[in-house]
Order: sequence, then structure tokens, then C-alpha cells
Amino acid sequence: MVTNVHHVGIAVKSLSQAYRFWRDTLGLPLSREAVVAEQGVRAALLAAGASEIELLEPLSAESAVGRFLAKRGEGLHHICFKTADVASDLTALRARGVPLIDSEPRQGLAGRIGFLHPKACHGVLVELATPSNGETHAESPVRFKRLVIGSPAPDDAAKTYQDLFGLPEVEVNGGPRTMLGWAGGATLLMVPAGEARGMEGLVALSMVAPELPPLVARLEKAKASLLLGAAELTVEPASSHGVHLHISRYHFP
Ligand code: CMX
Repeated sequence: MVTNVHHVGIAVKSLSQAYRFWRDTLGLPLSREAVVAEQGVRAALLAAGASEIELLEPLSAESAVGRFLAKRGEGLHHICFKTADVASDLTALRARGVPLIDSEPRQGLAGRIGFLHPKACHGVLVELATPSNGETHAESPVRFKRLVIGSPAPDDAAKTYQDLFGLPEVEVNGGPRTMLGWAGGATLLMVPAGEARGMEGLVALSMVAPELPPLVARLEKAKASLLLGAAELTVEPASSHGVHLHISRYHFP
């Protein structure tokens, strides 16, 4: 049913402040920005390889994203899967009794979109999008790799995502971790909530970069809080709008 991760949504207080980190420091090129008044957000899509990062600033405290910020603070908000026909997917999900927010597609920043209710996907807000024809992605030095989802029952969560979206299984090692997605591309990793600071839902974002030293130099210049490893780094959530962000070195083919 779905063919890739279209984008990962991040709720932020201010788009202009968030640009300083995600666009200027990480180097993700801005694809487009628009007010989606019906959704109560000003939203921006930034290229991150074959997927994108969507920054969401609420237009009011009463909007869905405004309520999210009041309750949880800035951070990972939703995942959006790309699909060829969001209308027929929503019809099929509704026929199966899956709880939906949108039973019909509507226009969003990512094209024709529709949201499932978080209770359909183990507490994760999932969006489906059919992009407009001709959507292109700018080259980005840092690319989306993986979303980590915390769950008390990671195997059950993985089964739900496979069942609802036909997500391929990348690796199941019989242990407590389960990986879904596309080999060499975007993946979702389900982990026991106990391994994710007790958190359920979207808990961390992993990205890759071909060279870490120029990135580290930009992060240090921006005074981001970092944990540095030999071929990887972690940005503390306080420096990345509430997102637990891990970046590792990767040679793009
Ligand atoms: N992820 C997981 N759970 C979420 C959530 C999120 N992003 N946002 C809200 N919830 C949870 C709330 O915590 C709450 O949980 P409890 O019942 O346990 O307290 C529950 O969902 C209900 O949330 P609510 O906001 O109080 O109530 P609503 O039913 O009115 O709305 C939701 C729920 C998720 C549909 C809505 O808040 C939302 O986020 N809609 C999508 C808005 C959005 O992202 N728009 C961007 C569009 C950009 C574009 O067009 O591309």
C-alpha cells in the first residue's frame, strides 16, 4: 500500500527559530512553506534525502498542534507515508473499521492527505499522502534514515503497521526489536518502551550524513549540545526542538 516515508512531522513553537537548526545548521533545503489554515498550522517541508522533514508551527494555542505543544512540548509529531492513491486507501481502512481522522482526502502541504487516529497505530499519529505529480527533492547533506517507535509490545506494533500499510519487514531477529521499511532506505524500528526511557510512540529520529566533521563544526558553531562518537553523533533534544536526534556517517551510493 505505501511506498516510502514521505515525511516526519515535528511540532515547533516557531518556524523561524526552527529554521535556524533544521535548515541553517543541519543544511536541509527548504522545499516549500505554507499556511494550512484549515489545520491551524504554518507548515514547512525540508528535503532530507528521499523523504522530508515537516516543521509545524501552530496558528493558535487551540489548534491541534497548539494543544500538542501545551501537553508534550516540541518534538516528533507524526509520520507520513507516501501512497499512490490516498482516497482508495482511506476507503479500504474505513471499511475495515480502522479509526480515521479523515475519511476523505483533503489538500495539505504534502499533496492529497489523510490522517488516521493515533489509537489506530499504537499511539502514533500517521498520515497518508499522495504527492502532486512532478514533486522533486533537492539534494541534502543530511538524510532521513529511521524513526524509532517505543511500544510495550513492539511485535504487536510491527504487525499492525504491516497489516495496515503493507510495510515490508527489513529484519526480524526473533528478539525484542522489529524493523520495517525498505532495505537501504527509510525504516521504522519498534523497540520496547523500557529501552526508550519508558516513552511510547515516536521516540527518536535517525539520520545519515556522508561526512560528519563539517556538520559537527556547524553544530558546535550553533552551540548545540552534542554527544560525539567515532562515526556518529547525538544531538540533545534541547538543541533540536525536542527531538532525540542521532546522525551517523554513511556513504551515499
Ligand atoms: N501523536 C500522538 N497522539 C496525539 C497527537 C500526536 N501528534 N496529537 C494528539 N494526540 C493524542 C492526545 O494526546 C490525546 O490523547 P489522550 O486521549 O490520551 O489524552 C488524543 O490524541 C486526542 O487529542 P486531542 O488533540 O485532544 O483531540 P482531537 O481528537 O481533537 O485531535 C488529533 C487528535 C491527533 C487528530 C489532532 O490533535 C491532530 O494532531 N491532527 C492532525 C493535525 C496536523 O498535524 N495537521 C498538519 C497538517 C499539515 C498538512 O496539511 O500537511
